[in-house]
Parts: sequence; structure tokens; C-alpha cells
Amino acid sequence: MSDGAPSAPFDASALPALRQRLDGWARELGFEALGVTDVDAGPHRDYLAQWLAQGHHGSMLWMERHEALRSDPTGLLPGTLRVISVRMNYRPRDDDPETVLADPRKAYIARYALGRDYHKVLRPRLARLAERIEREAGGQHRALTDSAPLLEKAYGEKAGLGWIGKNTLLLNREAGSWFLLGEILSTLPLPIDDPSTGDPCGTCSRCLSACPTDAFRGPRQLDARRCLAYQTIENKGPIPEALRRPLGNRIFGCDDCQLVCPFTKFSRPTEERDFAPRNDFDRGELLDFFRWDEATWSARTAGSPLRRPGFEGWQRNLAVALGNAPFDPAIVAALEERLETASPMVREHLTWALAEQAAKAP
Ligand code: B12
Repeated sequence: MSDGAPSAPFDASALPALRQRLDGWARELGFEALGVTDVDAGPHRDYLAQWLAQGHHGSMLWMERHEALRSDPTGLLPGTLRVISVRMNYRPRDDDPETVLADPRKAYIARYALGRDYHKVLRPRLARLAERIEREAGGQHRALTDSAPLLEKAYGEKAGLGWIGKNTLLLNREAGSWFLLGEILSTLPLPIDDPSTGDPCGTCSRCLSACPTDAFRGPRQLDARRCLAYQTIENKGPIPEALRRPLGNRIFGCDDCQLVCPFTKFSRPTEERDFAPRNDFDRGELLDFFRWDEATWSARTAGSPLRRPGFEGWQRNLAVALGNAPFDPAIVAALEERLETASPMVREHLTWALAEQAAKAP
């Protein structure tokens, strides 16, 4: 793996055979597919610039900070010639998200966050794959998933893993969009795979109209500031009042633009134990989660993506969802009880929720 030492010499004539073996190696590590492409991000550099210029990234300043790097992997690993892109399904078996989403007393948590943090699942396996390539063929490599600044979907599309749908996610005929992406940067001039072409979305725009907060400015143009995944995960401040009722019971992330997608029916459940739901995160009660104190929250979310908004964000999101639930004296009591100890930001959401409950009282 890249440690700055000069890259080991390689035998170019061996690379086509190596390319053939990469698919099997990737499957052994739990990836459903692998593709290889070059470092040219094409029009995506401009799409990113437009998106940033429109402020659609909100408070995700880290998207601004590394703008150039996102479409130039040689900045992440000097001498990079290829991006090796992989995908891993994450939907658990027997998953029933629509039923949970339809029950205002239950907590809806995005399906990618039910089990172990995917960074902890994908990265070590990508590193093992990179080590194996280097042992077999030399060169230098760097493994990354979501962590490092790279336009993962753009490279995934160019590597033939699928097409970017109108909901801006990478879609595939065998998996819908229910998969996560990871990459290995390589200094080896590996054979390049054919990019995905065409637009299987066609005239369908169910995702655009299904978005509960109308976050899409057009096909493939998401204003993240209006996206409930951004509001419940990335935004560390108050949730805009106009987005609180549409949030419903979605306390972490949002899958609506995936659930309505016709290609979702092709998605296959994962056998990956690390992605199996923990602590009833796939169908828990709002009140049960809300009653957790910080120590319990900390213990139950160890190694989970649910850590990202912090305990304050967890409480804020649950307060809004409880405000959206049908009137229930038990909810009112739980909200009032938390007023004492809550931070000013959370207290404002608790007060909002109590007013929503009061407005529904018989
Ligand atoms: C920032 C970010 C977010 C933000 C913003 C989302 C966004 N669309 O940008 C928020 C917090 C909202 C978010 C939400 C989610 N995310 Co996210 N996110 C990222 C991250 C870190 C960067 C994405 C990025 O580069 N955005 C920049 C903008 C400009 O890109 P874009 O909106 O995707 O637009 C592109 C396309 O539209 C494209 N394009 C193609 N044709 C055309 C045509 C025109 C005219 C235009 C304008 C553009 C265009 O150009 C743009 C640039 O490539 C990536 C990881 C990575 N490093 O890539 C994960 C990633 C995209 N997220 C992921 C996931 C799973 C999610 C959620 C499903 C989680 C959830 N359930 O809550 C939601 C889905 C929301 C959605 N519909 O996108 C996965 C997606 C896997 C897949 N199958 O595609 C990724 C790849 C992480 C991973 N390693 O697996 N995410």
C-alpha cells in the first residue's frame, strides 16, 4: 500500500490476466461487482462546481474544501492511472421499510445505517484487495470509501457499475441503488472496462416527485439543504421548521427516493452479517429510542453510522418525529421531562413538538 516508497516494477503484459482475476478476488471479499476506469471525471467536475456555486452543499464545507481533488485522484495518490470501483449490497433480509415508514409511532432509520458503519466494513477489505494486487503485480495503491474526497458515483458509472439515476444515486439493474461504493486507486495501467451508457430512467421521475421535501431541483440535481438525509445526519443545527412536518418519523437519513424506484425490485438482500440490523434499528418505537440517556445511546450506537449527528442530533431528530406522531399523553410526558436537561437547540425542538402534540389533543 502506498507509503511513498518508489512503486514496485510491474509486468504490463500480465495486467490483462490480472484484470480477469480481480472480479473473483472482489467477490471473495463480499463485493458484488468491480470495474476499472481511468482518472478522467469528464463533465462531473463542472457539475460539482455548479452544485457548490448554488450552495446546494449547505454546511458540508468539506465538500468545498477538497473540490479539485474530487475529480483528480492523482492528488490522493501521485501516479494514479486507474480507479478500481466496487459495490456492496446493504439491504438486510426480511426488510420491511414501507411498513415502518407508514407507522408514525415507529422510528424510520435509513437502511444503510441499521448495522455496522460501512466504512469499517468496506475499507479493511479494500485494503486487503489492494495488498493482493500489489503482491501479484506491483504498483502502488490506495483504498478508500466515502472517506477521501472522490466523486465515487461518477467513477462508479464510468467503471461500468451502473448509471447515475435522477435521484443522483448510482443505480444498477441487479441491485437498484441499495449498495455502497468503494475504490482502490492504482498506478498500474490496468485494462479499462466499458462505462455504463444510456439512461434506463427514461421518462420515469417517481423519485423526484416522491421526495417528501421537494429537494430535487431537476433530474440529477439535489439541493442537499432540503434533503432529510442532510437535515438528520449532516446538519448540526436546528432543522428548518418548514421541513419538520415532512420529516415524519425519519430520524436518521431518508430512503424515499430509493423506495419508489422501479429498479428497487431487483435489489437483493445482503448476506453480510455486519449489515444486519442492531438494537431494533429496523423497526423500533420512537419513544423507546427517545428514552435512552446519553450513556445508553453511546453504548447502543458504538460502531454505527448513527453516531454521526451526535446525541444532540439524535434527540433533535426524535423530538421532531414525536411532534409528528398522533397525540399521546406518554409522548407529551416524555417531551416535557427532557426539557430540563436538553441543550437550547434541542429544547427548541422539544417545545415545537409539544405544540404539535397540543394541537392534536382531543
Ligand atoms: C455529500 C454526500 C451526501 C449528501 C448530498 C447528496 C448528493 N447527491 O450530493 C447527503 C447527506 C444529502 C447524502 C445523502 C445520501 N447518501 Co450520500 N454521499 C455524499 C458523498 C460524500 C459525496 C456526494 C457528492 O459528490 N455530491 C456532489 C454532487 C454535485 O453530486 P450529486 O448530487 O451526486 O450530482 C452528481 C450527478 O447528478 C451527476 N450528474 C450526472 N448527470 C448529470 C446531469 C446534470 C444536468 C447534472 C447537473 C448532474 C449530473 O453529476 C454530479 C456529480 O457527479 C458520497 C461519497 C462520495 N465521496 O462520492 C456519498 C454517497 C453518494 N451517499 C450514499 C448514500 C447511500 C446516501 C443515502 C442513500 C443515505 C440515506 N439513505 O440517507 C442518501 C441519498 C440521498 C440522494 N438522493 O443523494 C452512497 C450512494 C451509493 C449509490 N448507490 O449511489 C455514497 C456513494 C457513499 C458510499 N461510499 O457508498 N449524501
